[in-house]
Amino acid sequence: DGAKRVFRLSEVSSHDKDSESPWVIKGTKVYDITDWIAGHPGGNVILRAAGGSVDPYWNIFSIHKKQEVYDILEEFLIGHVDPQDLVDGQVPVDDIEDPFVQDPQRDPRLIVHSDKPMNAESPTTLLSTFLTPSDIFYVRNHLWVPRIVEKEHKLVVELDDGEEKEYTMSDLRKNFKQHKITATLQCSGNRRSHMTEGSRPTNGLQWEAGAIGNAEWTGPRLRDVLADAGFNVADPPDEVQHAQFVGAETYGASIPLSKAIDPRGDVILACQMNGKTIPPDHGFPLRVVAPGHVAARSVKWVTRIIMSEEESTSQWQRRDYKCFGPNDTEKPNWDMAPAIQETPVQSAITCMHREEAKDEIKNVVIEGYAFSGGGRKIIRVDVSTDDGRTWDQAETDIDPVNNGIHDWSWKRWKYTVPEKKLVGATVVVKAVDEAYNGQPEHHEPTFNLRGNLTAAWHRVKYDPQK
Ligand code: MTE
Ligand code: MO
Repeated sequence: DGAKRVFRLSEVSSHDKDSESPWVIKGTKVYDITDWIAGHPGGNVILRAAGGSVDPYWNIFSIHKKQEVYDILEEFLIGHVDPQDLVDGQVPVDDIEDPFVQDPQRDPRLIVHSDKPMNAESPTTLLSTFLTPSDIFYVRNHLWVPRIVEKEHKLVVELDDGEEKEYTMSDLRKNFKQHKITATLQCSGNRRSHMTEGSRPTNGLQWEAGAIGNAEWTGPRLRDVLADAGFNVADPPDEVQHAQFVGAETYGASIPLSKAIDPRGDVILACQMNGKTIPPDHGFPLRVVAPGHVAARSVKWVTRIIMSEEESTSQWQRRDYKCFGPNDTEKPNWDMAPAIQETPVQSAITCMHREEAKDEIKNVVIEGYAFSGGGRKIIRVDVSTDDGRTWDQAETDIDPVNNGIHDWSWKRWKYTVPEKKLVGATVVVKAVDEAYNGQPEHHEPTFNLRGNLTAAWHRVKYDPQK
C-alpha cells in the first residue's frame, strides 16, 4: 500500500515546481499532484506549493477549505512525512507572501462568495439600470488582482511565424481608432445556485442571478491591432484557428479566429469601462471584451495575444467552462466537449416592487433582464404569474434601440400586474431570441456537475415583503 510509505522532507522538497512529478504536503500527508495539475482550477498556481506544504497557501486561498477539495487531494495520497522530520507533530512551514494583499477595496453592496480570490455578485435589485455602474459590477477573479502601472504595461502580439510586436497603452489609445461597444458580460456560472436548488448539487461558486452586468467598453478593435502586427486579417493563414489571450496573473483563454477578426464581431481591447479607466478588478489597464461570448473569454489584464492553431492550453479553456450531460457525474472526458463560447438564452427576475398607489388597486412592477449570446436579439420576454400555466408578454422597449448589427447588450424588461393576482403566486420568466431559441423549463435536463450555463425558466415566489 503506497499510502503507507514514509518520506524524509528532503525527498519531498526535491519534488518541487521544476520536477517531473511535483509533490505537496498537507498536514503530515504527502501527495503526488502530477496528475492533478491539468485539472486544477487555479492552473499552475498549485506549483508554488510543490516540494513543501500547501497549508500556508490554503490558509490564504481559503476557497480550498472544503470537503470537495480534500476528497480530490486524497486521490493523490502517496504516504506520510517521516516523524523524525516533524516539530511538535507538525511539518515546519515557511511564511509565504499573500498575493492578495494588494487587491483593491470593494463596494460593500457586492455579495461576496469568496474573498481570496474575490468573487462577488451584484445584488439583483441594483441591476435596474441599462448600464451597470462599474463599482457594483460583479467581480469574478480566479487569482489575485495584478498591480499594474499603466505606463509600464505592454501588450505583445505573437503571430504564427513567431514574429512579435509590442504595444504600450499609449500606442493602443493613440494609434488606433477607438471603438465603443455596449456589451453584457455574463459568467458561465451565473444562476448556478438555481440549478442546485432545482436539480442537484453543483460544484462551484453558488451564484444567484447577479453574475452578469452590462457596460460600455472603449478601445481599439482586436482586428485592427492584429492587422497592424502583420496578421493577414483579410485572408488569414489556414494554420491559425484561435486567438489566445494571457492575463498578467497567468489566467488564459481563447476565442475562435473567426470571431477575433470578424469586422462585425466587435472584439475590442478595452482601455475604458463606462467612460473611465477600467477599475483594477475589471482588468486595468487593458482587457479583452469578446461580446456575445461567455465572459470567461474576456481576459482581464491582458499582456499577450497568441495567434495559434490551438486553443489556449489553459485550464480554463480545456478543463473547465464546458458542459456535460446530466448523467456525467464521474470525471468527465474533458476533450469530448467544446469550450463554451457563445451562450444560450438567459432571463431572470431582478426585483418586484409595489407601484405607488394612485387609486385603490395596488400594482406590482416585476423587473428583470434577458440576454442571448452571439449578438442574437431578444425578441420576446414571456411572463407567467401562475407558475407557467398562462403567459403574457413583458414590456421590453425600455432602453435605447440598438442600431448595430448585433445585440451585445441585455434587454431589460418590465411587467406590471395587480397585486391581488400575485397572492401566493409563483412568477416565471422566459425569453426568446431572434433564432427562436428558448430556455428549458426545468434544470434537470441541463444539469451538469459544474453548474455551467444555468438557463432554465426563472421562478420566484411572490413575497410582499420585497
Ligand atoms: N481574466 C483574468 N485575467 N483573470 C480572471 O480570473 N475571469 C474570467 C474573465 N476574465 C478572469 C478573466 C471570468 S470567468 C469572468 S466571468 C470575467 O472575467 C469576469 O469579469 P469581471 O470580473 O470584470 O466581471
Ligand atoms: Mo466566469
